[in-house]
Amino acid sequence: MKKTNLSDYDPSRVPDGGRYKISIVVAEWNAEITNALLQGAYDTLLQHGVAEDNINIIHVPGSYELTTGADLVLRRGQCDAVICLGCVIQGDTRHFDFICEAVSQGLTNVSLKHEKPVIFGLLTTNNMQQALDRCGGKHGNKGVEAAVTALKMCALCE
Ligand code: RBF
Repeated sequence: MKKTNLSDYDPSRVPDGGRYKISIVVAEWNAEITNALLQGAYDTLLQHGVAEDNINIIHVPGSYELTTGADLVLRRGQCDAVICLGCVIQGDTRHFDFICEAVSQGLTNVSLKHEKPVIFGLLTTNNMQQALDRCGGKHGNKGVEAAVTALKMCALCE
């Protein structure tokens, strides 16, 4: 399989973020990884014109709580899109499967319920190295990609 850095994108194809309010919900589990994802997403939003005051960051304990966090910010009606960032690393038990399934289904439901884009920025990796490779390593930073996706979806929803 050819492995590429998917975070290389054409900035001219990203909508200007000047009009948008974006919330970022970030999980505290695997904080080394999720803080790097957060930095990537935050910097990318700023680069594309989102005002600092229009970026709202909330922390939740683990990835499982991303769904509740996204629902909370959308219920408060404060934003045009929510970026959810977390990292689940495969362990010896089945928690990985339960968490990944719950988050992917949960975020889809929240997005449809509120009719707003909810971006799935959850790393689901076999080990720590794969996670490091995707939060600013050889496979880019999935936080950057999540921010680009949020801006594209905001423009689509206008
Ligand atoms: N949360 C994560 O964000 N990433 C993980 O890799 C992760 N692994 C977990 C493994 C176990 C055995 C348990 C019990 C929880 C784990 N969590 C993880 C926390 C989970 O997302 C959630 O915060 C807690 O289950 C409380 O609802």
